[in-house]
Amino acid sequence: MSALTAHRAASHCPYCALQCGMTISAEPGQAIAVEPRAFPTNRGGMCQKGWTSPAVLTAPDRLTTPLLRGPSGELEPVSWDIALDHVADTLRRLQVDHGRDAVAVFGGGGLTNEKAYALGKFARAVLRTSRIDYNGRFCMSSAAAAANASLGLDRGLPFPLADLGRADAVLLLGSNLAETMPPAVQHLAEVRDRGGLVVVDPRRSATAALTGELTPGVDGGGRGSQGVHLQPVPGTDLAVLLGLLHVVLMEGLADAGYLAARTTGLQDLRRSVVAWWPERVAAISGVPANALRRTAQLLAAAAPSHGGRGVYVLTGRGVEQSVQGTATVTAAINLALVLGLVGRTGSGYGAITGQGNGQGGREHGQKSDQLPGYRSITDSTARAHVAAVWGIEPDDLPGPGVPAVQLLRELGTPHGARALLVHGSNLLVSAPDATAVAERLRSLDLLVVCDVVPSETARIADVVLPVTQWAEEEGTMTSLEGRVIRRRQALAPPDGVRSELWILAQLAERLGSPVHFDTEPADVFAELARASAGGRADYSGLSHARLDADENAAGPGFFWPVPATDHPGTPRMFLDGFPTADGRARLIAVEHLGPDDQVRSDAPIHLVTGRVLQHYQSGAQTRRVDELNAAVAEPYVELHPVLGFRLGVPDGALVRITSARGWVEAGARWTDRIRPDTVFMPFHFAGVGSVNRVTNDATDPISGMPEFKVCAVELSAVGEEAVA
Ligand SMILES: Nc1nc2c(c(=O)[nH]1)N[C@H]1C(S)=C(S)[C@@H](COP(=O)(O)OP(=O)(O)OC[C@H]3O[C@@H](n4cnc5c(=O)[nH]c(N)nc54)[C@H](O)[C@@H]3O)O[C@H]1N2
Ligand SMILES: Nc1nc2c(c(=O)[nH]1)N[C@H]1C(S)=C(S)[C@@H](COP(=O)(O)OP(=O)(O)OC[C@H]3O[C@@H](n4cnc5c(=O)[nH]c(N)nc54)[C@H](O)[C@@H]3O)O[C@H]1N2
Ligand code: SF4
Ligand SMILES: [Mo]
Repeated sequence: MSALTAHRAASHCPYCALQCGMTISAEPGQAIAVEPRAFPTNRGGMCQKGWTSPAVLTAPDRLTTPLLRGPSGELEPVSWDIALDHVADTLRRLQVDHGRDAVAVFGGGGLTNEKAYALGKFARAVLRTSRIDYNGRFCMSSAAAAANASLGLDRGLPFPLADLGRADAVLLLGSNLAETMPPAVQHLAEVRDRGGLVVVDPRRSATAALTGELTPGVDGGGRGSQGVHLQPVPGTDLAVLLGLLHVVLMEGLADAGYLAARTTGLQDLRRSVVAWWPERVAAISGVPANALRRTAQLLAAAAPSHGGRGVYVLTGRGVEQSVQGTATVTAAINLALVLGLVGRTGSGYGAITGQGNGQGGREHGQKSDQLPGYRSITDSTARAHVAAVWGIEPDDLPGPGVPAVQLLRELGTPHGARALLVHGSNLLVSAPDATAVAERLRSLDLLVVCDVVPSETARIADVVLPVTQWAEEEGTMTSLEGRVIRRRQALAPPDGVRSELWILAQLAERLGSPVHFDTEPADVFAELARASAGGRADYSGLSHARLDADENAAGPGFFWPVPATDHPGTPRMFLDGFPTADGRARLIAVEHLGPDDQVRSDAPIHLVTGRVLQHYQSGAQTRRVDELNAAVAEPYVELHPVLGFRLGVPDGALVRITSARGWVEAGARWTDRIRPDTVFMPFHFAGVGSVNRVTNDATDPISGMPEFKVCAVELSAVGEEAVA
């Protein structure tokens, strides 16, 4: 049990991007406890994962000593010196023999800003490898690519979450907030009261159910007292959006004044949606034409140009994790622009960031093409600035690397890295086509995993390094609103565990690097702030001390950019213009093509994947919490009774799902909350029920994001012939 250093600390939940404010109590001799505190995103609420989060701190199999795979083939405890010497020696040898890109780094959106920054600096300035990417590629990359292209900047939500309460309508595309960020549902209360919640999801998810009454089945949704649920064929959201754009533009519902003053590209956009009349969209998506017209009218009536209070268009992973994710988000932004919503108080477009520090993770240099401050690694001014902060020459910085899926696919091949350092991801469970990923990881000369628990990926590593987590270290996180907040230490880490800042500094030293690495989070933040100065995500006005002292008007924390120590931060963006060359937003025409893996005679059913309330991501943390396991112990397959009858798969039966990549088995759960042509599985589990054994690793051509959400499968009761 950990020695205690503090009794109470105001901090934030270790899991998702809502970053619920919580107070941690660590009284001597008592179990560590957490309780929610008032904070603008959670308003005193917390979900079951937050309440039970202390259990991971004292997990019975918590890693507390470095492990090295010995001659017996087993992972064996070794000293820190032996582990770090082995890692440094092997990395050096591989780089000498095969070049700098022989070593790759895989980061995570759960790391603090300080750790994410240090990891990017270690890759670029010490290893000088171009091969760094992170799990945010799986999570945020399509929305980021679309926002950057259309609006000139990506900050997840470019407005405080609480602003949703001002609007008459909210369009939620592929987000199940009620399970993925339960306290956030409070912010939808007013919109529901006004009948303006529109949810687009092939399932009648807990969030879709918030819209009120709905005719079950595939009729594409119905009008409830609190909103509309559109239930499209998976992977057809882009067609739905083109249909909504068609109605808004052809029926004269657009905000002409706003379009003229603040956007470019209207003529091309108009031409591109002319042919997407609602009846054609209905044939593709299954969403009835009248539901599309009604939805477009509802949204337009709520827009400021029609005298409404405002509309927010929000996207989640349901529409982003697709080969046309960037195009789909682009269409969602187009819709927000033609309705005159973006850069106006009370309206807007935003993407709902997922991981605890999904925002900071992509702002401080873990992404293959980015340097700290959300700078481009190909921009010579940016390179010069960051190189000066790191004390190296700009030419010493590598160029852009490759996105996560490509990086993983090439591991151990002649084009790819031969060693991989993993910080904050459990790839064996969470990467697409995970069986192939496991094969690539096993082919490496060296796999090093830093983790707090023996995750599935750690168990196949050559070296495992135990690290501090969450309540055991100081740091900062950047929430889904772009709000930089403090994570505070409440207790001492277990003996034997080290911080990643220390590990990276030790490795840099052993590799003979002259580049300096601070190990105190406040010092690392100070350097990060300097490195970000003048970048898009400018944190240069912030420090741990300023964050600690803060209780400013917009609530605790500061919304970036914060370019000076007396700058109040930027809660709402784009109010005075867009950070594009001409200050206008760009309407960009896009076309609907559909998923990569289309249903066909030997794979006639759509498989969609996602989350349940009680488990987090790969489950490495939440599968170690008794209360959460008791609630959802194992994977399952949601299917409609009509499909169950047709295929001879009774409720509760074991079913096998087969795709072009492989198969997975789990128990059937009948529900009328899903389309009869579609099945759903959560991805939080390992073993034969691990759904990423069947998902598709095809990627979006612009963002590199894999198509986790939709693939084509066959379904059968185990031990029986499938009746197709
Ligand atoms: N409980 C819990 N909460 C979490 C997490 C977790 O693992 N567990 N993870 C966090 C992270 S990192 C993230 S990224 C967020 C994700 O948060 P969300 O985006 O809300 O989560 P998902 O469940 O992945 O997907 C949302 C919905 O997309 C739907 N969907 C699937 N295919 C399609 C499609 O083709 N079109 C449309 N319109 N919808 C589709 C699914 O049915 C699902 O209800 O959650 C965060 N919060
Ligand atoms: N089929 C399907 N697959 C998906 C998705 C989906 O919707 N469907 N969603 C995708 C998305 S959006 C995401 S974000 C990914 C997430 O999936 P992963 O990248 O696997 O994320 P986690 O499960 O959060 O893994 C985090 C790991 O880091 C460890 N950890 C926690 N804190 C620290 C720390 O401070 N340092 C270090 N070094 N380790 C730490 C945890 O114990 C855990 O093992 O999954 C993706 N995979
Ligand atoms: S998991 Fe997310 S919603 Fe749940 S308590 Fe933590 S931060 Fe809040
Ligand atoms: Mo995510």
